[in-house]
Amino acid sequence: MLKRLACATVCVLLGVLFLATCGAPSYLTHFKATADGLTIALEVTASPKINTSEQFFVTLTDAQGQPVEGADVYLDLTMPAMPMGTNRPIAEAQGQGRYLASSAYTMTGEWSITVIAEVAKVEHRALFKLTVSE
Ligand SMILES: [Cu+2]
Repeated sequence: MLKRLACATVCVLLGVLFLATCGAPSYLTHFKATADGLTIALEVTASPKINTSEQFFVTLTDAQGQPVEGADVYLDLTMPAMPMGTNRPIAEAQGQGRYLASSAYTMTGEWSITVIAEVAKVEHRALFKLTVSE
């Protein structure tokens, strides 16, 4: 238990590269954008595969860097090149300003991931791009 805790601490301190060493999933891509004073960070698998359940970790922080709780968060996954149908997973609150959604990419190529976060009735949007291979 202690050893695991120590490992987790090392991961946090030294960065995501070490997550692989600890046997945790490697969320290697960290996106960050500020939309109207709200910072939206997104962590996703760096090299996702198609038709595989993927997790999307969203972290919301305010202008003072404090976690934002109680937001309504969902994602909108689209492909810039073509209509792909609706793919809008809702994120569940995990505490400490973290929200978790899961979905799958249904095709290879470039995807747009829009994170929509509604805080105190104000909608914030951040757009990120990711290429999915087979
Ligand atoms: Cu497509």
